Amino acid sequence: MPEIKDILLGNQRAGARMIRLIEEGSPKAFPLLKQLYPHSGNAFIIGITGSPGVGKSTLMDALILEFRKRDKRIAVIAVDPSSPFSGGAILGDRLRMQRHATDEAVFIRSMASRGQTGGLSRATKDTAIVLDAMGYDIILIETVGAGQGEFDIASLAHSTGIVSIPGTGDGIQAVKAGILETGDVFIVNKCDRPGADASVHALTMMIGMRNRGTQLSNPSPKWTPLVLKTKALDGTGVDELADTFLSHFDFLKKNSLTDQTKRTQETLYFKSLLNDLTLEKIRSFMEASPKYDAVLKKIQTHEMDPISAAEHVVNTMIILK
Ligand SMILES: Nc1nc2c(ncn2[C@@H]2O[C@H](COP(=O)(O)OP(=O)(O)OP(=O)(O)O)[C@@H](O)[C@H]2O)c(=O)[nH]1
Ligand SMILES: [Mg+2]
Repeated sequence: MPEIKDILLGNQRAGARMIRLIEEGSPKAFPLLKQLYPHSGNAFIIGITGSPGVGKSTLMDALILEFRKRDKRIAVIAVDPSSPFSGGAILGDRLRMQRHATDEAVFIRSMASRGQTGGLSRATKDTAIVLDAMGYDIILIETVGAGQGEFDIASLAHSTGIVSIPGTGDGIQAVKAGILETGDVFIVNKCDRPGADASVHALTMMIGMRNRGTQLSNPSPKWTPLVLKTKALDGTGVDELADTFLSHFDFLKKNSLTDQTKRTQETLYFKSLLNDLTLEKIRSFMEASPKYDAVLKKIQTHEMDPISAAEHVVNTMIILK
């Protein structure tokens, strides 16, 4: 069992053990998380999202270097890009960021942690709480695309960087996917390829239009998203990207927007916990009933189809008024 005091001291072994409990869904995680929670809320959480292969991991690797130059302690969560079975991708991320492995101020975790609806699962949020309590200044989270779940990256992060590459009509796709609203920094990576300036131009135009629309309806100070070009492979433009993220964080703090984010996040976290705990409680109540066993037998002997069986259990055991 990891010791709270070790986690709070930033001990990476203790942190890793705690995160493993979270990933396993262990009941031991909750009491520890409760103690860690009051020590969280200081880290700057950055989400890096974009289609598969646009260079998110390479970019994060370069960002780690830039943030280290600025003396920041960094934690990275790479959320398994495609499926829980793609061990290759996880290994790839580990290897790519290997050069930071011996740096005590850098902590990298890969997790298979996407929820059923494509959003992040609660485990990602729980892990962010642990890393925050461990004292990391910045938490970088890599995910593919934008999901529909409770913990969409934009609702977990303070700042969301959307990565695209030249010549893929990403601007239009961004509008379609509705991610234009959630981006704080737009990154056109692989700018060594042709068409980078055209992509920057298209994105800048679209952001301009988006902002004119929201400025009228919302008078509170508004961050104007920036579009930056990078070549993650050799770190070109990543210096400016790191500064942009940090100035966005300053902007949020100056305008008390971090408090607002925190309130929204706490509500979402609470609701997601409520969902999970309610489901758990009802299910264990149902499973303890002899009626459940009887129905289960009928499914196994093909006397009843699973759909009717599930409906029957729910309808006869939950009495809603
Ligand atoms: N030409 C060029 N290639 C790049 C650049 N950045 C990354 N790449 C290459 O793009 C490929 C994908 O990079 P990753 O960093 O794995 O991309 P990713 O978005 O993390 O991919 P997934 O995690 O699978 O979604 C690798 O072969 C990188 O070497 C760049 O700036 N220019
Ligand atoms: Mg990746």
